[in-house]
Amino acid sequence: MASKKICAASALILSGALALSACGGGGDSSGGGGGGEDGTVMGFSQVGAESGWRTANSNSIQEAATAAGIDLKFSDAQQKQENQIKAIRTYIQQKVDAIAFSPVVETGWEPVLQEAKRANIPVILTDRAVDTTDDSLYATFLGSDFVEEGKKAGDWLVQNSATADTTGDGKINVVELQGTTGAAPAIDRAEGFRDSIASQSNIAITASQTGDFTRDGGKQVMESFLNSNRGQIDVVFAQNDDMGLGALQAIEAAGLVPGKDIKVITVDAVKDGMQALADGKIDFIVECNPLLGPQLMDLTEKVLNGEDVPKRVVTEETTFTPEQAKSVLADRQY
Ligand code: GZL
Repeated sequence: MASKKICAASALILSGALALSACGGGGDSSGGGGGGEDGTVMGFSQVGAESGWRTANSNSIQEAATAAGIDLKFSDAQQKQENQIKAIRTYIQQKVDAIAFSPVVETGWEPVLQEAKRANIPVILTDRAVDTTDDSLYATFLGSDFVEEGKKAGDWLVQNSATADTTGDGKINVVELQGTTGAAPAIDRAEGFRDSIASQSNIAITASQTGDFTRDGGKQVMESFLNSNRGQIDVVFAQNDDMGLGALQAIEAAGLVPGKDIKVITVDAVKDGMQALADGKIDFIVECNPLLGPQLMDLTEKVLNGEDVPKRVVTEETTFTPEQAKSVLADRQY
């Protein structure tokens, strides 16, 4: 790896891409640095293809790798941790220059990350975090602040509580569609939302269940909530647009009007969600930016060049009301 760093360091003097491609052919084989003939090789393990957000995220990563001249080995884990671990082990055997992945859940990663560390292959976390006390196991973590996203959702509800009591009983009963059990966004969005509404005695979460971040999951869980709590639901907090869109199907199938009979808050701001927001079926969306590809490739090249990078890089994102959605919908990239 040392020769890779020396070689890469020389890249900072020469033009980066040209020098890196020179390094790529004969990179030090002791641990990482086995880059392809044309330069840096990255192994990426993706969660799956469960949502519009994930599709946009995968597209961003693949397009950015092409633009950066990085040879990307990409695998879809179909939302199974064992598939991600297998993919990472394969990348280690292939002696890629760098490994990046979005951990489907927070725990269970230390053994395979230790293996990557022993193989001298830097690991970059994107999108979701891992639960470890040993932060030497990854070079940096690029992704959203999910606790803040949950707080933004709760803050909107608190600020709009006057119109959120749709059942008119003086209380605001919230049902929550949680993301994948054990996933950082599910855990942290739930925490942020609860922190925000904690001081409001008239707001309560009366039901919470995972919809696994999928549209069908959100529909099925919302159907069960409507069957058991009909007439007592004022608000749905869906931890992503896809589950929220599934919930809309269930709400309308029950003869209720979303945005009127039940307020809907979601997270992501993908095009389908933003369209429903513009149509008044969703009331508020907290953005979660999936376009991490360019920053990921930039961070990777900095790490391979031996440059210092921040341990945590938080992506910038905003929130949308129906009026704001109408004004930006045409220009949305995802
Ligand atoms: C958030 C990402 C979540 C999205 C979902 O960064 O991990 O996973 O909010 C996706 O849409 O399935």
